[in-house]
Amino acid sequence: MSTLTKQTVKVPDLGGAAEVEVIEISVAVGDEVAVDESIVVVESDKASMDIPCPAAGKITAISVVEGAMVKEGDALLELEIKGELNASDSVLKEPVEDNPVAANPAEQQKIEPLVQADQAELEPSQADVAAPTTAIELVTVPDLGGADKVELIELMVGVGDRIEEGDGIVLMESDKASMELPSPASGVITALHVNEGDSLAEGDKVADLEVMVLAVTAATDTADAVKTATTPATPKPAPKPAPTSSQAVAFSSVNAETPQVNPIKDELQAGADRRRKTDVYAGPAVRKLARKLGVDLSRVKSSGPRGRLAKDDLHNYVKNLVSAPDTIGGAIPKIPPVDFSQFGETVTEPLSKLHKLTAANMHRSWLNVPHVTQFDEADITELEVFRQTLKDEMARREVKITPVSFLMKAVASALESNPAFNASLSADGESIIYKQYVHIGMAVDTPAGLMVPVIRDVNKKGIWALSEEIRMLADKAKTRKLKPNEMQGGCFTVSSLGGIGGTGFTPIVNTPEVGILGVSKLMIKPVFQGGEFVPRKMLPLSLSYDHRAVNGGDAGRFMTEIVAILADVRRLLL
Ligand code: CAO
Repeated sequence: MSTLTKQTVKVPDLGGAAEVEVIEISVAVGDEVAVDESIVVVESDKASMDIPCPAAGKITAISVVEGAMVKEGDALLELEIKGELNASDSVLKEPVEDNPVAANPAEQQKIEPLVQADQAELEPSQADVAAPTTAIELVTVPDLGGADKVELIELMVGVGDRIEEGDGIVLMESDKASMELPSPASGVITALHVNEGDSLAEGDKVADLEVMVLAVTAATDTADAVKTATTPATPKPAPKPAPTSSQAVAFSSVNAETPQVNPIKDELQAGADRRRKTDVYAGPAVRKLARKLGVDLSRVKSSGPRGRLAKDDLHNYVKNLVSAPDTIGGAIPKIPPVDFSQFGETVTEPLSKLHKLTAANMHRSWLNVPHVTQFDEADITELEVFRQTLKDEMARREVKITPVSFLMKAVASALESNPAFNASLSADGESIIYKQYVHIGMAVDTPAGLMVPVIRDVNKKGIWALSEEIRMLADKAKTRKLKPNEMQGGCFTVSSLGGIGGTGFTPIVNTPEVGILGVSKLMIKPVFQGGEFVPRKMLPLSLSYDHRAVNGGDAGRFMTEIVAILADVRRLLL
């Protein structure tokens, strides 16, 4: 009578890695899994590994989440196994590394039991498993089903690759069909005897495969019962095709007119209704590349036999995405060219270098930065009164003070007390860099295009010095005399269209800065004060910011501070 055994599947020996990250959980609760089927994929800083299921059964619980760090012995999931365990099921399956650093037989000796079954459920003889050893198995070209010669068109593995039984080793093609040579056992490729383009005949050497050999020592002391690790002591419930080197390889007709008996395809077909990541037919190298590129393999179409995904399929998928046509959800649709001359007379002029550079910067920022724009109005009535009192002095000093000078000071002060705005995200998005200096860029409208000279240490300068510098840099920009270093190092940008007009606009963040203040033309507006409407000079402000670096609360505080300073510039003294 068959019994149900609950077992905890644990993280096996990680071959030296103290901790690894769970990057993929390939199964779900309720899934029926076959022995050796990948259940979890983990990644250390050196390699990624598939953890195979040690026994066939049903997943009843999952103890980890993607992204979790785990170490040897940590519980991964609960497995309900029908019937009784056999010796091989009680052995920890070594994780299958996509890119093992070295196939170290000594390491293989460290294999520990992965499945911790309730001891009461185990027969005493089933717990006795001796240390494994390894043997080299030569993989040769099998019976070619009538073809004399075939061409090797793809080497699917490299020396050092750890592969599973049934994984493709090479892809061969005759003039009628393509065929894959599946690995007869799980193991490590220690040598390859062929190259792509080789012409191969039956019996030719293909690869050396190092397989694990287990000496199973039952309680009855039948020490001579030596089995390979891939050969279970009792038949497994869902065996994978395990052709030996003398068996015919599975052929897939190029024109696919004749349906072929193909165990791998059948297995995939059977699982097609269970939409899981394991439905994808791909080797460890392709899976690793997919993870690197962030590609969901279930979306990639195979061009190879039996739906097996090759690296080229992945590259083509990414290439198509990047150069996608004008489809929703694809890459950015291109604006189709238009012959405007059909509608009237036109003049075509080449874009200046500056214009092209500005366009590229704007586009990059627009695409990369999640922009939010916040609006407010500053009451600058008193500021304007104060500015008027300076008219004579301005004439005497020959320095013009406009609202822009006060804006610069207000922004510098707000940057000092709101560091979130005086920062940049690192290019890799892993950190944020807070600047301990306050350099502010000033957008200048010039005949050649937009230029942004940078005023250094605005927080340390007085209004007169600042006004002089604003004028000097604006003149230099307009006469194209700015030096490169005068346009570098900005922490934040002020873009004032106040002298031109408009009630408001949404400026684009000048990356890698995280904020930009747009200033529009002041308007006299009725403001309710002391029980009546009074005319006040209101300055429209629009603050755009990079919502990856700055949150709404930061922006609200930053803007409120600027508005408060502009309403009463004595605050700059505080
Ligand atoms: N509301 C009303 N009037 C304003 C004002 C405002 N917000 N800001 C400035 N003014 C007034 C000034 O006081 C000045 O008036 P007076 O001549 O009577 O004193 C007049 O507008 C013109 O000022 P200005 O433009 O010469 O000087 P500025 O200090 O205001 O600005 C600069 C300097 C360099 C910012 C400006 O010349 C400029 O180039 N602005 C355009 C910026 C731009 O293109 N931004 C868009 C970038 S994205 O494409």
